[in-house]
Amino acid sequence: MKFQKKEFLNDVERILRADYACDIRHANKKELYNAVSKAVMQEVYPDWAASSAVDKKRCGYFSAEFLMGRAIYNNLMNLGILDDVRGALASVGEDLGQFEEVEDAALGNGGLGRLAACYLESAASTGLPLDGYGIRYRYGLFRQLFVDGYQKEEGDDWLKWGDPWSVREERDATIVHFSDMDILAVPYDMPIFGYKNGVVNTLRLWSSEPVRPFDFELFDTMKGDAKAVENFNATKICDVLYPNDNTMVGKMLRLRQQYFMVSASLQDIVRKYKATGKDLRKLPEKYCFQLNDTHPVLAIPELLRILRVQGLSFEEAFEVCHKAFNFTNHTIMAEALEKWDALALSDLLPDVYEQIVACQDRLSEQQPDSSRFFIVRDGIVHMANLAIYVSSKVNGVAEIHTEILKKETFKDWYELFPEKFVNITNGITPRRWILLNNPELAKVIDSKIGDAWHTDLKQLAGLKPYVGEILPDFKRIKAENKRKLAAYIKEREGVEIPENFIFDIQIKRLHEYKRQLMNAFSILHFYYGIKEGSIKDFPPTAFIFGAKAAPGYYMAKAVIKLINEIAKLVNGDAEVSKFMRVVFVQDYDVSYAEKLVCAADVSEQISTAGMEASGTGNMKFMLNGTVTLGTMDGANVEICEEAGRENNYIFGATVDEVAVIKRSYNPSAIINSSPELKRVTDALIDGTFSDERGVLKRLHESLVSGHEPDRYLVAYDFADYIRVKETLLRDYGTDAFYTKSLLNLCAAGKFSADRSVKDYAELIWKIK
Ligand code: 26W
Repeated sequence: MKFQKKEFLNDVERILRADYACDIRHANKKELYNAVSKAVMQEVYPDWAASSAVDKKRCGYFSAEFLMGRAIYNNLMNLGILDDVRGALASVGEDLGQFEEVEDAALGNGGLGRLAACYLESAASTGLPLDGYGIRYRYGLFRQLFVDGYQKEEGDDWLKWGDPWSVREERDATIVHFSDMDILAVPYDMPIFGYKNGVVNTLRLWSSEPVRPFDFELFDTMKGDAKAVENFNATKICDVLYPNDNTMVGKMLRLRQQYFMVSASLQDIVRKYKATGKDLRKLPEKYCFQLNDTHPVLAIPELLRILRVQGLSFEEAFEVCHKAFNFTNHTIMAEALEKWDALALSDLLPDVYEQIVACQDRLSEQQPDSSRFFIVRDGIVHMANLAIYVSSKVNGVAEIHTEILKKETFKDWYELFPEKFVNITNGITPRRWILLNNPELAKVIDSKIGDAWHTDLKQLAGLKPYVGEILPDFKRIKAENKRKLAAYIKEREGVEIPENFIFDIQIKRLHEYKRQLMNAFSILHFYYGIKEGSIKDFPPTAFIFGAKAAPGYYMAKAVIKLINEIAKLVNGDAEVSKFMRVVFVQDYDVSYAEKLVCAADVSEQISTAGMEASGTGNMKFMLNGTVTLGTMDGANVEICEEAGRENNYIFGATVDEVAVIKRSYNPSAIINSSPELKRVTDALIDGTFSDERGVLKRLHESLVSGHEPDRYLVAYDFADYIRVKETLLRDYGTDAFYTKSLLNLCAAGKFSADRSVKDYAELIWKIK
């Protein structure tokens, strides 16, 4: 994008006058943020219109979550005007950095939502016509704070800063029909800028509104009852993002959200397609749809319904859906596979349910063995099965994950449709995850291999011969990033972290399978060792956590409390705190992640093997030059393939071993025969920590009693984890260690989301 400072400042000034009746000198942060953003937005329209108008097949990425993070810096960077805008603002005494206070758009929970955001950016940057479709939640993922060490949630009012990067497209508003009410869906379009290439794709987020303003007449005649209030309550559908990650809660409002978004999107797309006068049977020549997990799978029966209303036979409509839809699975956790009560679904969406039943009938005819192949069974609708049956392609998100899908989770389906199953290993966008968050390191790389790697990440391999040469720069930049992070943590969390400490970081959603608990036990183990002298010369380390727990996830919240208690114990101990610090940062989000991944010395990726579908945080650390301390799980396996296992720190049971161990697992026996493990687990119940609500006691119980004690093999992997972790920490600081870190960066090429979206485009979408 061309940039002219004078014009730009004039535009900002004009917008400030029109919208806020003030000028630059009197504008507050929010006003300036909106004016600056809008001054840019008004310039992008021609490119945006041109990109939408290209006559190519497009793919719609249907997702209940898009975890976009903060838009302004990324947009300015991709438009190639980040430094220009910084300079222009500086010339009038304003600092571009002040917009760090602007709220993230946190319309997603974690991995799946952030992946969607990375894919949109990468598709635009590689010139692929991919558009996102989702929900414009009024409140995104809750804001987290700690009170007495316990997580508290608050509403995330992300729109309080305004939404200058979206355009409300009222002309495309459409009505979504439920059995009990009609709702108006109004789209807000967000431009997705390709990296310095003039491409602008679209993220279309639907907002729910009452079809009519509040109907007082109806309200009167019905004595304040039902319909009028319900119609008014339409806005509620998009009120809030469900904060569960990996656990299904069968709430009707969530079902409404899912149908709302896919119905609005498909009506919109079909209407536009029909306007071209083409035959609906040929829709898949112009559009295909990627279903981001099961959340948008109602799109399948909804498109069937729409096509049948348009006069297609069921078989014709089925054929269209088969060609148009593809399905990505992001987790094998049984509790995450979406299922809906058939009665409830048919009550709310009778015409849609009818199409689901028609799919089931078609399946029964082809595959009478209903113990293996079913969509509706015992009054339950299995969304993943519906998706697999109809879709052209089904993919997992890392090699190991796709193998598990084929061999276990969807074994029967794989036998029936082997050609449907493909792997597409996840990726991350290198623009946000190194150029933006670690510009100094990027510059050093540029100075050695040029800048083509910005859009062709495999070229990082060309940095290998220079690793020795850039080691001093790498150390300096890492140290500087650590210093900045420490200052930020001091300000936000009030915890002091000496800059010379090793930064050992685990950031991701809180879940038992991710085993933050095992990390916590290791810290406690080191604490006792240092205190008693059995561990000597412990390399000073800061153990840093960031994670949100689903508000209803008891055990996850108990782990947060435990880690906060450990932090209090350790940081408050004059002796031990010379060697270690512990901090659980509050309200971990995309913007926090940007600061954390470039300052890490250790990337903790320690899930029980077989449980983490891929992980993408692991890739972000790697790209910023960090070794992985991890299990052979998800994309860690491929990280080792690319960067060398010897350059990472791998421990623990493998997937195959996990299966065997689980047959006769007795965690108590392991705990009782290991004094180290016994000690740290006992700390949960022996009064070491304050536990006024008994949550730590329950944590302890989850390890030693109940139906499936220590389900995630914390006790089993503990000894190996400690051993490898201590080795890592003692390796730290040598040139050999920094070389390992940098070799990981050099090998990160595979994990560019550019590669992922190209794989999707070639293997699945067939778009160019
Ligand atoms: C129905 C509740 C629910 C909500 C979210 C179920 C499942 C989910 C997601 C599928 C959970 C998720 O984000 N999975 C993560 O997806 C990432 C992107 O593919 C992977 O890298 C992570 O390993 C996986 O946990």
